[in-house]
Amino acid sequence: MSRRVAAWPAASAAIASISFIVVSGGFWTILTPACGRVAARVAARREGSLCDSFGMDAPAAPAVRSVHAACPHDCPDTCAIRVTVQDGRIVELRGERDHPPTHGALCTKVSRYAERTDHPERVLHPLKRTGPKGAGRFERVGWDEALRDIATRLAAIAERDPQAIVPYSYAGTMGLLQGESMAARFFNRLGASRLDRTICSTAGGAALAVTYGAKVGMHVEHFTESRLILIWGSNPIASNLHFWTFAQQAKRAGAKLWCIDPRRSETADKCHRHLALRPGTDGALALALMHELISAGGLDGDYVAHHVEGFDALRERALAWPVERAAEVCGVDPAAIRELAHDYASLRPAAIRLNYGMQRAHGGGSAVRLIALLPCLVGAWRDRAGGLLLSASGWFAPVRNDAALQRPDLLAGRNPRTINMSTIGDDLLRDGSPAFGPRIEALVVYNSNPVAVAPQSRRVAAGFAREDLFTVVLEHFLTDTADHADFVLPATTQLEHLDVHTSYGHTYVVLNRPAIAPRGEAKPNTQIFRELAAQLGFGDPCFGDDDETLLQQALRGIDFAALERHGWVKLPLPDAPFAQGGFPTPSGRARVDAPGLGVPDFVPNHECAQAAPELAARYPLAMISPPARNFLNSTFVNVQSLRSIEGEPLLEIHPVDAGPRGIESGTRVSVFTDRGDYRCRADVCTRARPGVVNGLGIWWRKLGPAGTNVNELTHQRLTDLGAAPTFYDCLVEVRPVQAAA
Ligand SMILES: Nc1nc2c(c(=O)[nH]1)N[C@H]1C(S)=C(S)[C@@H](COP(=O)(O)OP(=O)(O)OC[C@H]3O[C@@H](n4cnc5c(=O)[nH]c(N)nc54)[C@H](O)[C@@H]3O)O[C@H]1N2
Ligand SMILES: Nc1nc2c(c(=O)[nH]1)N[C@H]1C(S)=C(S)[C@@H](COP(=O)(O)OP(=O)(O)OC[C@H]3O[C@@H](n4cnc5c(=O)[nH]c(N)nc54)[C@H](O)[C@@H]3O)O[C@H]1N2
Ligand code: SF4
Ligand SMILES: [Mo]
Repeated sequence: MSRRVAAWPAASAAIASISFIVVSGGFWTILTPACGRVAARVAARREGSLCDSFGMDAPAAPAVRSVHAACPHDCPDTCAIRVTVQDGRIVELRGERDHPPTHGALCTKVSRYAERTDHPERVLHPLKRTGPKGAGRFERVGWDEALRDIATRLAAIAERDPQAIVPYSYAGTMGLLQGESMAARFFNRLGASRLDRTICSTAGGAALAVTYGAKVGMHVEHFTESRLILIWGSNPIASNLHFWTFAQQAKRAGAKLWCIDPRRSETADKCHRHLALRPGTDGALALALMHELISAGGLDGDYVAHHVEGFDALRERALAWPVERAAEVCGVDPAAIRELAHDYASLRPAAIRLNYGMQRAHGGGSAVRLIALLPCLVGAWRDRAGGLLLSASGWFAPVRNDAALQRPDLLAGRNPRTINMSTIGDDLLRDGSPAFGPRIEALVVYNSNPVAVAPQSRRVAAGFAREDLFTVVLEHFLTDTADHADFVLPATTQLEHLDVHTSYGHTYVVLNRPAIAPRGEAKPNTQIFRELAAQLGFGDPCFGDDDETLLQQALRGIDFAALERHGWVKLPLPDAPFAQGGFPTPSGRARVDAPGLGVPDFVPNHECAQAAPELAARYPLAMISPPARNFLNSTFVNVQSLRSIEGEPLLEIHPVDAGPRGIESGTRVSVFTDRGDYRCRADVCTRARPGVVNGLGIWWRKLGPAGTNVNELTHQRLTDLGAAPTFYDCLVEVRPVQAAA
């Protein structure tokens, strides 16, 4: 024992995060992290010690450790996780019991994280392309060779114009370190093109910034006390599970739940009322609700007078939207809109859980602006269980120090162009021009799978297939994107690296300590960019910062000791942040308008009968493509146990649309537009409303029938605000195909 104690200081930093457990089943032990004198006591059957994992002198028996982790995925829940490790193997992942949003539960996907980490197809060594682009044929090379070749290629391009190099990344991990820290430093120093990260949330984000001044909203825990909850453009049973637990508690306590969604989702099944509006018509619905509130005396006049800026113009706009007009646009019963307006005017506390599903259409920004004004009109913000939650990410602005992590000063006065990630298909196929800048010559992709997730994937794949494009992909797997790479570099997973997380669905910072050693030759993104920086001779000392240093730089004003101890800390925020107004806008009031924008109105879809009648005649069905419950965007599609639950790519279609087309459940169908043809199997059901089909999940193209996924059909036109993609604004036609085809 004493020898191990002597070795403790060297290991203590690494171990500081480990909290210790009593493993049931009777063979382990209890420790406290603070104890400089390790109070390890082997309880029963076997002997083991923490010190095993740190190369210290210890008995040869297995060591069980418990590590604080965070779910890295692009999910509003950002669960705090407890990982149990034995002999470098993951024994268990479970939700942290004392973290209020997680409350001890993980979703099915992430409870199987070990299956993903130890997947036999994991990329464990650097790979160099040997076949044509897209074929996924590679040979193993050493890190030295890969980094040297990549640096040589990038340096040659940068010498002509560094803007010809484009970083492409999104939220494969939402960690502040493995997301954009060393990577951003690298591309800033290089002077590469900037990337506008619009693929998910910028329409809604820009709308919240206009209306409230920032991406801020209710505390998720307070939904338990709401008496009315509008679940709007969100399917939390699939995609925001921990919010759903709170909503169910409210329901059991008597709250009324409405679901506003074109699809009769799993969540809609469990709500009292479901309003199945046409995709992209939420703005019209919000205006009609305002019309009702105004004409039936449902406003909180005092709140409006003191805390809303520009109400008169909004009033005028809303009065042009009687319920019948909106009901026509939305394709719903006017009586349902009246009932919803009545509930919203009369039930307190009244909360809205808005989610990004409803802003993936042309008018997504305007729709979010209108909906975000609703709780201001009825004074719902007065209650802590009232108001709205679309994103909580803006609450973290005071504690995040992105400039320290990302070092925009390394641009040294240069002002590179910006590429919108949602138009990468077109942009890769564009020639250089004064307006566009240089033709894209190199892409460095990390934390994203654009060939599967970006709109109009036929164009995206054609761009990635360019022989003259130099592509580097940092990945865990040979995704559709990695198949097109010149070099694939093996990245660590969340269990193998250090990180720290903020959230967009709750208000806690969550720490992630590495639980196991990197598999194979995998390296953290941070380390890969550190080594590339060294190859390119970037001398700034910031390229020498290790991950522990980055962790300290990432946040300010945070109790790091508490973070290490618990694995999470809550932001100090008021309970009911806007009970007395105080929005983070210049005037402190919620804004109807902002310079250059105008009063929000309903904006019809790019692709709908109103805006494009000729197109609608040829392609009469609107298609939405919401996420699959057992995948996380395109992540997990290659995890067999989860793919087995999802089965195969499906298109939900209503019987009135299926019948005349000769389609039954199980029929193989072609879903097509002028842009492409997606093959899948039909599910004839009333989850789809008449006139709308639901293409479920972002499958890997290579695992889908005919090498296609649903983004074969989507287009690259953008939203009215935030320059975001319009995935759910898409007209299609469907026909049966022969099994052999
Ligand atoms: N299991 C799982 N969880 C996920 C994800 C996943 O892929 N799988 N993705 C994650 C990501 S990246 C995000 S951004 C978040 C949020 O992701 P969201 O895109 O908000 O996903 P959902 O919560 O499924 O909500 C989408 C819902 O909006 C509906 N919808 C589609 N069009 C419209 C419309 O025009 N109006 C209205 N009112 N509703 C519409 C869809 O039918 C669907 O039920 O979820 C995250 N969580
Ligand atoms: N049709 C349609 N398309 C959509 C959507 C839709 O609803 N319908 N949703 C859109 C939305 S909301 C989003 S957010 C985007 C999501 O698009 P992406 O952010 O590209 O998400 P994923 O498909 O999950 O791909 C993330 C990749 O990052 C990798 N990764 C994870 N962690 C790490 C790491 O630490 N290091 C490295 N190097 N790689 C890592 C994973 O292996 C995975 O392949 O898709 C969009 N596309
Ligand atoms: S994907 Fe979401 S629900 Fe599942 S563990 Fe991660 S944060 Fe929690
Ligand atoms: Mo997203």
